[in-house]
Amino acid sequence: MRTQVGIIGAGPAGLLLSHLLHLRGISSVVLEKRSRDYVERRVRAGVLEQGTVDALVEAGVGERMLREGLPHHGIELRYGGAGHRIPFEKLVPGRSITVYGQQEVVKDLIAARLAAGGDVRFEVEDVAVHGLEPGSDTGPYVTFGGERLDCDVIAGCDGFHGVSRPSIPEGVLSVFEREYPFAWLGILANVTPSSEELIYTRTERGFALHSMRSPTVSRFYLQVPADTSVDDWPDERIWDELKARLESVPGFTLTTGEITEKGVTPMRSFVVEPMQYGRLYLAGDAAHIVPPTGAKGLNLAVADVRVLTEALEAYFSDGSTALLDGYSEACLKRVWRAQHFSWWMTTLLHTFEEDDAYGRRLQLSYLDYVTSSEAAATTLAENYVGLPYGR
Ligand code: FAS
Ligand code: PHB
Repeated sequence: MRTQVGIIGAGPAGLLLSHLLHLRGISSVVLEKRSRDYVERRVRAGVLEQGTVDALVEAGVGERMLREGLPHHGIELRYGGAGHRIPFEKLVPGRSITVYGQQEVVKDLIAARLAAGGDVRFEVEDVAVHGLEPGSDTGPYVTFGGERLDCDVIAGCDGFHGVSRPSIPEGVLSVFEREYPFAWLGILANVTPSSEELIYTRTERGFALHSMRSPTVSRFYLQVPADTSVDDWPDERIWDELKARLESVPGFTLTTGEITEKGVTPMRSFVVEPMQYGRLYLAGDAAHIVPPTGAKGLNLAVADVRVLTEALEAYFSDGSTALLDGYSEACLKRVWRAQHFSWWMTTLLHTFEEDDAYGRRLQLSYLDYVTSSEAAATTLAENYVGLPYGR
């Protein structure tokens, strides 16, 4: 088989890339190891930056998002017994976020790919990439389940645990990473959200986040020790801890109810440079991971794919490789901005070592500053809604 772009992974990065290429008359095949049902049910991101919303609408896959997504014009920072709203409409007029589940984005993209006759293969086994070395006599190709797909370019969109990044020879990539001594316990619950907007809460007991998916489905996260197992957290204990952390301001009561999904997410910051080798280009979590405190992961995957699409369009229209050669540099500016913002939100809102009294004072001082200074609040707001592309 032959295609122009072999894409590994049917997450938001791989599927959006395949669709953007299709809109430019460039062929691709998407190879996904999991089933369609699994990728459409996998609960992950929930916050879409302004740029992501615009990109999905531009790609013609935004209709349901605009209909069912929840536009939000602010978030609340809650600490020291009080809540403080960060008003996007005042600080970054015209830019906001949309709360819309990642699995809904994935469903919309798969539907659009299949409606356009796209080649998306699920449950493929033993995917491996070959012929990456510059000047290799075979050119790049992918093998899977005893089959071979020859392509001009391979896009590694297979996430942090995929095969693409590890297929790049030792020593080529520089790795930048940071681990955090805690994780997030995330739940989905069939309860009406207890607030209009997201609440990021810092308490002495640890961080908590009140998010949502719809007017009847809420999403919550609790900071827990890194080695936590969901078995340690029966539903009742989760609600008790969420109430202890979120009901930390007068007049706020948390609605509780049926929990439908639980998961523990490790917290790490990770970047590889460059994000390419020969004719293999990494996009999204395959190249970089951020702790979800800044809600940046999915949005960075979309930003990478926009850059890669433009570069591939030039390459397939006139053979120019300038944009492809500059792919990593173009992406990494935004990647590092999001890395800093996600690390900063994480260190600002989570509790670290018991005895780090000095660190706690710094957190509270900065929270007092960011909730009383328009300049500081604007910095948070413009990073949270997403800086305009190219900025
Ligand atoms: P993905 O991991 O989504 O997709 C990679 C795909 O490749 C998967 O379908 C996988 O099955 C497939 N694959 C892997 N190995 C393969 C192989 N060998 N062969 C074939 N296929 C293979 N980001 C935000 O922006 N906002 C948030 O609110 C947010 N919340 C999050 C909450 C949680 C709990 C988690 C875990 C992440 C969150 N993120 C958030 C980050 C998250 O959304 C990721 O950044 C996003 O899924 C990245 O998309 P992809 O790069 O497409 O990778
Ligand atoms: C989510 O809704 O899943 C979510 C929202 C904001 C974050 C992380 C996750 O920072």
